[in-house]
Order: sequence, then structure tokens, then C-alpha cells
Amino acid sequence: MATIILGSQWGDEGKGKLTDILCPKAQVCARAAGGHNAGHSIVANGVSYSFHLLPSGLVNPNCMNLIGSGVVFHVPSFFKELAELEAKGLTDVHNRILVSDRCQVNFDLHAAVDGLEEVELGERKIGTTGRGIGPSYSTKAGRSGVRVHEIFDEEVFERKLRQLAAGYKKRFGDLLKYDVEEEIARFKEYRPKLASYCVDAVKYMKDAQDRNYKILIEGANALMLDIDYGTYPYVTSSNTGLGGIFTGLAISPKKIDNIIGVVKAYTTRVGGGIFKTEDLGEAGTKLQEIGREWGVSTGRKRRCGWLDLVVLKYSTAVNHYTLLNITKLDVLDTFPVIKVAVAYKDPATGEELDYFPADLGVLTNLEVVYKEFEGWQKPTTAAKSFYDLPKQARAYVEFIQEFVGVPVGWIGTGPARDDMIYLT
Ligand code: 2SA
Ligand code: GDP
Ligand code: MG
Repeated sequence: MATIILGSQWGDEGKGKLTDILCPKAQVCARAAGGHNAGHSIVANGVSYSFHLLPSGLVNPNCMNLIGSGVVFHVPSFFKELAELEAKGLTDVHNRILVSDRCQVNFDLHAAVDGLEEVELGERKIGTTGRGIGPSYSTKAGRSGVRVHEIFDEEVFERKLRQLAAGYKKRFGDLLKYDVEEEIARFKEYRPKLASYCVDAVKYMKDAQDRNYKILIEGANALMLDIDYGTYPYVTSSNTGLGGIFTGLAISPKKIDNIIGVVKAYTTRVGGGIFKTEDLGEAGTKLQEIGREWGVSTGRKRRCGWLDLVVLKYSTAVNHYTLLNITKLDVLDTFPVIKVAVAYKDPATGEELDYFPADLGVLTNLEVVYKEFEGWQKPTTAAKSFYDLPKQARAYVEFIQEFVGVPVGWIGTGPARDDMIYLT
């Protein structure tokens, strides 16, 4: 059977931590989409780990890890991250990681183009991570990309990469600071080192399912950054929602036992784009500081604001969560009043909108309707069960659960592995 973990908001909800917690029950932990733009943090046995391209299941010594076909694969980051994990004492990571040979290769060329496209957008820039994610998925969709298996056909590989670089050179001219021959030379070193990690992931996943392995699928980014369902164009370039899991991993829908939506108890967003509940005042600053809201990959400050239940309901309608993990409840511990968005209102007519519209221009002019909760103003980190939580905190969690219509299975009360209340 397979369990899917998905970000329900704009990312950084704490997917990595839940993946690490559920991993001991799994034989395989797999990523389906995104690339090294992801940033998943785990704090286990006093050690902090950051995952970008690699699945978080690598912390668990008994779990195989797979980078699925839907991921855009940046080879230097792959080796760098493995080396960093080794340096932290995870010495066997090389034996527990596999890469689909159908992955698209994310070249340094793509990162250079990412930067130039952001410059072209000027004030309307997306605020990407600069990791070449958009250009990698663009070349994939444009059918000019290079797949991992092609790395091993030197002639084809070099021809295709030169062609790709020449195309971008035509578009950007001297603005493109990129030397294709240097990148080709680097791949001469990677090629022999990479071979042993590559697998036919369709075959691998079929065998794993035939053997009834427990598979844990770690979503990257989050639904509101999905290329089809997110706040387009301020999104990433993959399907970060449920759909991307199936295209990226060849998993049987019949094998899915749970789809877990990870929900931060407030909201954060990195980069540009609409964020109706963003708080640019004192509350936002306090959430940012207490929640330590800085990007794991780029170190950028995350924008902060209140939980938006209209977003969460929308996210549930797309991803069909069967369970929720509310995270970072402890960050709200000192707030006297906690606000939650329950609808949007047209200030001219008073009409309320209780769904998330496709046309974000419509949303821009609407006001947020908040429900206010009394804060609990007590620490929650030591709570071991739901009933250890202050009654105001329980009311907050129960309201979310009822509003969205999905049971809460876990509540995060701190960054460490042990700071989690189990309700399942
Ligand atoms: P991209 O680089 O093309 O995927 O950027 C497009 C948008 O997607 C957002 N995005 C993210 N948002 C939150 N967290 C992400 N991962 C890192 C983290 C981010 C970091 O965990 O902290 O370190 O800055 C992530 N990756 C992409 C991005 O901000 C753009 O809005
Ligand atoms: P992901 O991208 O969804 O895996 O989330 P990130 O790792 O980017 O960001 C979540 C951050 O919050 C990390 O620094 C985690 O260690 C931390 N974190 C996760 N759960 C909790 C929690 O319940 N409480 C607190 N205080 N921190 C948490
Ligand atoms: Mg993150």
C-alpha cells in the first residue's frame, strides 16, 4: 500500500518531518515531482537534516529511496546532498537511493535561464528559487529536454545539450553566461559515478507493489504552487498536487491507503503572488520570528499570515485528503487572538465567496472574512495527547477539522521528531 504526503498551502508546512515519522513503516520512500527547489527539514536525535532533491526517507536506515520519473534531476546537487548526509553520519545513503532513468536532467543551463527569465519579468517576477525548475519543465514539455538514460549515450547527450544551449543563446545572446563545453566536461566525470543509481522506475515500482511493499510518497512544494491548480503564474512548474504523484511514479490508484494533507497552523509563502491572509504588521513579524520562517534552500524570508480555510478547502477538493497533519501549532502559543479566514467578501455588495476563484483578479478586490479565536497562551510542545492541549487549542484544531471535513491525524508542536501528537 502507499501513503501520500502533500503540502496543502504554499509549501514548508512540515512535509519532511511527517515523512521521517512515517518512514519506519515503509520499505520505499519516493519523490514524484519538483527538483532541488524543495527544502524539507528533519530534526532527528538532535541532528538537523535538509533535503532538497533527495527523499527524506534517507534518514531511516531501513528504507530504500527513489527519485521518480516526474522529478527534474540536477546531477551536481544529487552528489552534493549525498555527501552532506554522509558527513552527518548517514554513511550508507549511497546504497539506499535510486533515480528513475526517465527523469529529465536539470542542467546548470536551466538555472542560468531561470535567472534571465526572472530579470525579463522585472517587477512581475515569480520569485523562483533560481534552481532552473521552470526552464527544465519547459524543455521537457517542448520535447527538447535530455532524460537521465540519455546521459549514458555520450554522442546523443552532447548533441542534445549543445542544441539546447544554442537555442537559449539565440534567445538571450551574451546575457546568457553559460559555457556548454564546461557542462559537457563535468558530465564526463558524473557519467561513470551515476550509472549505479539509475533504474527503470516503472519496473521498480511494479515490483515493489507486487511485493506489497509499504510505499511512502513525499510530495514536494504544495498545492497552491501547482502549475494547474495553484496561483498561476506564481507557481512552480510541476504538478505538486495529487495528479503529479501518478504521472511521476506509476503507482496504482488502488494501492493508495491515505492522502495526507500537511497544514501549517498559519500560512507562509515564499516568492511573489497573491496571499490574502498575509499580515504585514506585528502578527506577521511575530509568526516569522517564532516560526523561524526562512527558506531551507535559499535562506529567503517567508511571508507570513493567518490560516486561510478557503485555500485549505480548495486544496482538499483537488487533493482529496483523507487525513490532515496540522503543524507548528506551538508557534501560535503566545498569541492572545488567532485569526482564520473563512470566506472572502466583496466590499461593495457585501456578497461572500466561499471558494477560491480561478481568476485571481477577482480575488484581489475582495476582503477577507476572519473568524477570531481566543489564544491559549500556554506552551503546547510538551503535550503528548490531544487532551493535554489547552481547550482553546483543541477548539482551534476541531474547527479546522470540521470546516474542511477531513479528520486530523497528527498535530505538530515543535520541530523535533518527538514533538508530534498522534490522533490516529
Ligand atoms: P521555482 O524555483 O520555479 O520552483 O519557484 C516557483 C515558485 O515556487 C516557490 N517554491 C517554494 N516555496 C516554498 N518552499 C520551497 N522550497 C524551499 C524551502 C524554498 C527556499 O523549503 O524553503 O529555500 O526558498 C519552494 N520551492 C519553490 C517559489 O518561492 C516560487 O514562488
Ligand atoms: P517542508 O518543506 O514542508 O518539509 O517544510 P520545511 O522543512 O521547509 O519547513 C518547516 C520548518 O518547520 C522546518 O524548519 C521544520 O523543522 C519546522 N517544523 C516542522 N514541524 C514543526 C512544528 O510542529 N513546530 C515547529 N515549531 N516547527 C516545526
Ligand atoms: Mg520546505
